[in-house]
Amino acid sequence: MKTPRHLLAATVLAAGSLFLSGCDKPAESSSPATESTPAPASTPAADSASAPAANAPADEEAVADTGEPKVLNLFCWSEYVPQAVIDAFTKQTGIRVNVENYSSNEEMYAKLLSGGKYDLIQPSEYAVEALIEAGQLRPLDKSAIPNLKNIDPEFLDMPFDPDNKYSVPWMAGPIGIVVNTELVQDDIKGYKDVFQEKFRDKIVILDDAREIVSWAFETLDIPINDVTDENLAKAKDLLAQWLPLVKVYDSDSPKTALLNGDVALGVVWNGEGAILTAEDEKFKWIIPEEGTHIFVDSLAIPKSAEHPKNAELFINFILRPKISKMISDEFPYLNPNLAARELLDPDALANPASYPSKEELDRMDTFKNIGDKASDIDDLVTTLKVQ
Ligand code: SPD
Repeated sequence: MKTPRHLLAATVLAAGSLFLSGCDKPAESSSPATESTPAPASTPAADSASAPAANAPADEEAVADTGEPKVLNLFCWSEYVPQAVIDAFTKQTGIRVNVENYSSNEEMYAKLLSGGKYDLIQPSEYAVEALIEAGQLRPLDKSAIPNLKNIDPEFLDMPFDPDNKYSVPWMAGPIGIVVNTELVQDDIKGYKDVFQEKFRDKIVILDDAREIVSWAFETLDIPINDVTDENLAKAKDLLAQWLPLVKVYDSDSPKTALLNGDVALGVVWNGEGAILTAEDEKFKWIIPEEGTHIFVDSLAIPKSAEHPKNAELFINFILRPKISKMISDEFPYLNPNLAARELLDPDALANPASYPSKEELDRMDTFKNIGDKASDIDDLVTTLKVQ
């Protein structure tokens, strides 16, 4: 990742800044789970063990009873947490998991700050930074998360959360271009090749204002976190040309429009690109030559969580190598869990969308919290989308 950590760390500290436009807006109320009727688990480990069994393999370690009602309210990105992982957690702990999905950090932040009752959220790096600054996260009890040792040190102690006081990495990756080479014969190298008149109505992109503006910034050689009025005006001119060409905006499953043949190329999350290229060799993954960034999505516990111990139990559970492998098998993002990576199929590890080269990673920056400039980004993209 591009910027040395000691330099990035300085950017974390601007206290009191606002996050994203969404926090000003009325958000629909969340649907907190009731906790009166915990789901019975078929064979909850909590019944039989309150401490790890001696010599238990890492993936079969016993699970302690947290003493909390057996409910966990998980608020996470769509297509990111396999149902099989949730079922395995419930089976082992007796804890029922209520899942609510979101499609952007901005949506998550707005719902959380408007009173949503969540025990565990899945913010990206800049959202972790904003939530820490807003005092919205609860410090983790690291003694409850021994499997943190499985995480690649490169993904620990990152500038948005030094010492991982509040967050544990989930998955990571860049944004990139996917091309259906049966429909597009051009040599697509970057954003400027995607957003051409000849591809009008053949393009899918993420429905994410921060992402979209960053692609314009990269094309204009503007640092992705240098969000000034002047730079936004420059981006606006470019995006006014690009966005009318887009057929589909989809952050949940942009692969679908490509698989259906509804579009011929797109700009998508790396995990979506990895699924497409593994599914059919006609799909090609391209890191945009203008540049891209790497996101690091984490698990974190809101200050308002009602079941924080259950949340820590879940965090430790998904850090088990075999469980983490299950996540990678279904959603092939860059897995920061080194112990899990050892279990992955060589083909999965060789997928360039999931695992960029060191040279590519070295060129990637990360998003920072940009405070109330985020609302300017949101306004800009919203306006251009309806043109
Ligand atoms: N379907 C899961 C997609 C998660 C993508 N990470 C978010 C990065 C935001 N910049």
